[in-house]
Amino acid sequence: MSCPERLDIHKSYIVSAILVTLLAACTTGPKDDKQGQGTATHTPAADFAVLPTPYRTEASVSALVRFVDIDEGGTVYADTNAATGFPTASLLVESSDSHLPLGLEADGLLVAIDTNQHDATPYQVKFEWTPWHGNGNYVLNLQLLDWDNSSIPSSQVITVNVTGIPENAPTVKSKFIELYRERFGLNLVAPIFARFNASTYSPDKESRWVSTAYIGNHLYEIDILDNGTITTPSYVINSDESVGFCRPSGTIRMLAVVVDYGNTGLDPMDVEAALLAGLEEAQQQWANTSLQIGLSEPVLQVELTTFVYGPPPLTGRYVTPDEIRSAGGLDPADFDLLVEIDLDKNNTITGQYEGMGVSLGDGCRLLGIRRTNIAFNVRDQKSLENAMPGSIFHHELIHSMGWMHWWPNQSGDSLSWVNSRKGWEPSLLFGWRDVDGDGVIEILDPTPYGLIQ
Ligand SMILES: [Ca+2]
Ligand SMILES: [Ca+2]
Ligand SMILES: [Zn+2]
Repeated sequence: MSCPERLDIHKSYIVSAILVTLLAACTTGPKDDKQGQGTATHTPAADFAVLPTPYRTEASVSALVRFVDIDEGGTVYADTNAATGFPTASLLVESSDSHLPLGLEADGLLVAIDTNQHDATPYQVKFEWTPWHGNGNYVLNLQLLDWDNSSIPSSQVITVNVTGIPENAPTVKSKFIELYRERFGLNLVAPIFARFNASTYSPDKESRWVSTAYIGNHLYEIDILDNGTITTPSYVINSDESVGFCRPSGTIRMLAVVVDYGNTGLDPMDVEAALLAGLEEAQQQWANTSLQIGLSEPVLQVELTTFVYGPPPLTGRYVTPDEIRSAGGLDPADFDLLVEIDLDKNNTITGQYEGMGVSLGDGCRLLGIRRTNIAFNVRDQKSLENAMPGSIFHHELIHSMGWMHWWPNQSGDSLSWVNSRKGWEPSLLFGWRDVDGDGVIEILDPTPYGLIQ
């Protein structure tokens, strides 16, 4: 099965001397695009409730998937994973479709996935998964995941009782609470977390639990990899202190500069129309998401200014803010992000990063832009219309707000995974959810994630 609509000419990188982990994250392999990062997780407030959604209640047309070794009301005996210290359990499952991915959701979190191709049907696979909130009941939803229709073609839902986890074993949430305290000195009651399930679609190979926290002018991230490795990077946001990111809320003022190498036959004036179309689609998506979470105005907006610069000042590097100022009278201090779009069949500059699109970080500085933050190379009409808008307003823009390829899409459940075909919107890990239960989404919450000051 081919992965749907991969932007395969598009590759992105975040490059900076400081953010070496980002460099490593974004320079892996040829699959660096936003599609198909199998993944997931929902995030729970104090206690997570499974919300019924229509796709879960519809009866399957025909049962193509089933649990093999457990029935409704059955008992699951959990063990402890030696590497992570988390509880772990295994379940044998079966699918009668050899091509579509198979996922296991546990209380709203996609906790395991199988994207391998199988020769015969039905095939059986053993899912290892983490009963992430300890002993007790879990609604398990075994699902066939259909990339093409954004639907769940078949599923079996059962409720099981998990037992055997020692009293003192950490839950995923308690482990993150402990790590925020230990590593960052932060006292969070309700951290957001999610699961990344590595798959044949994902450029990153290590499955993990991931948590993010946007607090003040910092973004904190904690990853607990299945091999036991714990990483705790942190970055500045909306700050001049060092190379950092933009907060994923409010209005981002974007300056898009078009540089024409004169070898594509394209009209640089056409770039603006394509950008506006892409922006309109993205704004609509952010508006819809915002409505769904009860906001009266969009959580995120982009204010776009487009400037056709002309031929490159010097080949081999991006245009500088000073050159833009001299050429167009625009003041770089008025913008949060500088996007350069090169019309160049040879992909001279962005090609150094081995792709068509790149996110270089360092946006949203208080003193304004000091260098290119996002770039995209347009080769032909097709890349102008199809690849560029999605790259700039989705993949690279969300990188500029801190997104890593292993942050799950939307709420991180299996439907979010399926919906990732349309573009990644890491709304959960961006804090576009109220997880501490005070009615304010975390990115706008003065006491985010139940922060105790
Ligand atoms: Ca809140
Ligand atoms: Ca709060
Ligand atoms: Zn990327």
